[in-house]
Order: sequence, then C-alpha cells, then structure tokens
Amino acid sequence: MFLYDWYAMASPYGDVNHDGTITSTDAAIVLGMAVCGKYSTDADVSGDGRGTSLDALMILQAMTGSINQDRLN
Ligand SMILES: [Ca+2]
Repeated sequence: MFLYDWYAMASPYGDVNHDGTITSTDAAIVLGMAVCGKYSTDADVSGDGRGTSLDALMILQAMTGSINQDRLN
C-alpha cells in the first residue's frame, strides 16, 4: 500500500485540507477554489466534474448532518 492510498483512506470526502474532519474551513477552501476557477478532485464532492458553490454547500450540509456524509463523492 502506498502512502497516498493510506492518506486517501484516512481523509473523508470533503476533507479538503486533510485534517481528518469536515468543517466550515473545508467549505471555505472549496468556495475559494470555485471563485478562482480552480479544480481538485478532493473538492468535487458532488461528483459532477466541476468545482462550484454546490460542493461547498454539500460540505456544510454534511458537517451539520443535513445530508449523510456518504452522499459526498
Ligand atoms: Ca478538513
């Protein structure tokens, strides 16, 4: 197992800053990326191939329990 594989398993989807938890910081990072037109597969939690405010919203919803964290791509 490569270190990357372990790291990917350790961070839940939506944990963009890889600190082990999904927080508003992750949503802010994703929103900032969307504004700048940057894309990352880590940030694309909706799985639509784009980085948008929808991804930030879904991270906030998962953080608050409004949606199940399993719905994040
Ligand atoms: Ca995080």
